[in-house]
Amino acid sequence: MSKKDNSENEKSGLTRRQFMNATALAGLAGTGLGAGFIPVAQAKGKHSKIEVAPGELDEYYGFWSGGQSGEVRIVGLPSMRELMRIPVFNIDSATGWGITNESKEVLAGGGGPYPNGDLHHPHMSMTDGRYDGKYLFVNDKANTRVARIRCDVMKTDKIISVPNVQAIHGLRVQKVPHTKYVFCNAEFRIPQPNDGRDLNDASKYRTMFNAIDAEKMEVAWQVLVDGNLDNTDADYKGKYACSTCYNSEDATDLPGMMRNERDWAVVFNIPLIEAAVKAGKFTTLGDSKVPIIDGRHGSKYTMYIPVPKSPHGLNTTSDGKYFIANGKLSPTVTIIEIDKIDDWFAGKLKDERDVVVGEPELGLGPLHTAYDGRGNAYTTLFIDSQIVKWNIEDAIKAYKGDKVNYIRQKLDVMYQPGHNHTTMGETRDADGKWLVSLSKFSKDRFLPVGPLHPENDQLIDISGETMKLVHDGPAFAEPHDCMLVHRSKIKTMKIWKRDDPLFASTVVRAKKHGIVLEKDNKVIRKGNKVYVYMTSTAPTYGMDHFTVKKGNEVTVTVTNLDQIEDVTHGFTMSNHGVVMEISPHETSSVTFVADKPGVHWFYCQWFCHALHMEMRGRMLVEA
Ligand code: CUK
Ligand code: CUA
Repeated sequence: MSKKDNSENEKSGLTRRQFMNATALAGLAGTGLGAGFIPVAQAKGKHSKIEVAPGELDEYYGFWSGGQSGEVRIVGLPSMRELMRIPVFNIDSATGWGITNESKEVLAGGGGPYPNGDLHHPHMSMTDGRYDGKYLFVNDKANTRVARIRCDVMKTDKIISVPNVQAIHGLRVQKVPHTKYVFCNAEFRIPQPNDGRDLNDASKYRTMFNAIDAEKMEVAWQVLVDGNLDNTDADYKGKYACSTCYNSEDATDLPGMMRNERDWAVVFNIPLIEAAVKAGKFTTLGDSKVPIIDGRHGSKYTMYIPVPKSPHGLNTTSDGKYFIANGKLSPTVTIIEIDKIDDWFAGKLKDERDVVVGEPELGLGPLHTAYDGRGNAYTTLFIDSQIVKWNIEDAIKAYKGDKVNYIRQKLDVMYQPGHNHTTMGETRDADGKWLVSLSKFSKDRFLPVGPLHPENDQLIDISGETMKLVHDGPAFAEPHDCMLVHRSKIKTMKIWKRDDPLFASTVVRAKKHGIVLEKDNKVIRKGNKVYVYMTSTAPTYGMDHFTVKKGNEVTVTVTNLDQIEDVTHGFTMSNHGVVMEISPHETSSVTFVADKPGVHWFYCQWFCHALHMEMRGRMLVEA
């Protein structure tokens, strides 16, 4: 047993896990699964080295969603050390994200400023089905946004809000030929237009599949669908994206949504949709100019494949052959052969189910599946709290009637795993070294910290014949998903380039004021507005005080002249809620109202020098 059991179960002599397994097996008796069940095994075979000694670097970057904290976290693998946080949909007290002018400009693109976000899915741009290290794309379910993170500086550079829909959830990138589009599902169904009419007429509620132009960060087109979209993934041909879709009943309440035995995996035919957009065969909604294609059941742009009800994760196998839809309420996953989708669109197949080549029973609550590049799949079982390793080709043989056992191993993990992810597993380069399982509960795994518990991210070695759990790591609210990239794919800058687009508008403003940011320390007054320009070189600012009048709107712009790696300065203005990061060769600015007469010290909040505490100055506010 891989975890501590709570005392009540210990007293009854039956752990929760034994109880769960007993009931699960009873429920599955006669399905053929019981016979093939391999009990939790001792790890066998050769395994990878987990220890990363002080001074050694990790082999992989992990990009973790911060869930409802709205940020992305960079975690080294296999050490599971948190390396950095990238604020995206949140406000960050360390870097001033959401407070500085430059970050507010990015956030304004998303229709903000919203103080919160709910980030589920970080995914890296690809070229020819391989990570290209350029961008990460992430969703905000809470405020219907999509953001892009530049991987050279690991900062968010664009945020957009997606019109006509509500709650962007599943998000993945086009893999081939390159990430031209970011595909994302809007989950909730709303009246269209959602302007106060049809409030209670559920028959008018709809949602859409969205394709975002990855370079321009604009919505390229939307596809109207039936049901509620959940997760999505793209193929390795550049032809299809596939989304899981629940609520084929089009209901607004839970019993209604549960009525049908089957929901869908919906396939979007990208060349056909692009052709329709080009030919002008679309509609628009309200003020939005985004082309909308009608892809509801029966349309020629989409294919609705019936799968057991309320499917959740959708994961393309790393060999590019299959889409796999995870059953959630069904103990199965559905294997869809992508070449057969070609046949269906060509009119060679009558029944949508003819593209299904396997539907293995895996256990209770399959949510997400990852791949090792050796023909095996790893599926999280939310209810069984296990990862099941199974063989894809054997599962296909079993569906044809062969007596083969496709289950390779079931491994106990922490309670209620959601996503799992293998190293490079969503690309052609799946290397089968590590698997991360993201559990929703940590229960008694860590020191108690009050009623709110951390989640538990577990590292599993999958390089050997059997899976082996090697690390537990607590995580704060709530990593739905992560992705694991070999470090060779990522090249970051050590200091900023002076012409970086992230502070380009500040450079333009300074120029208008006749300022040379790299040397000037000056105050420019324009009516009620005061612009303070200063440089910073450890341990001093280029200005030790400046004077304004009560009520002035003050914009402080700091340019960090230090070019030594890691000498980041800060600027914090006492009692004004003002903070910013200024890394080497960066320019940052912040605007606030000086509404309190008196002396206000500003200081560097980023430890930069032996005299860091002395790195400060005064704002004198005249009454
Ligand atoms: S979802 Cu959370 S466990 Cu938003 Cu990717 Cu599946
Ligand atoms: Cu500059 Cu601390």
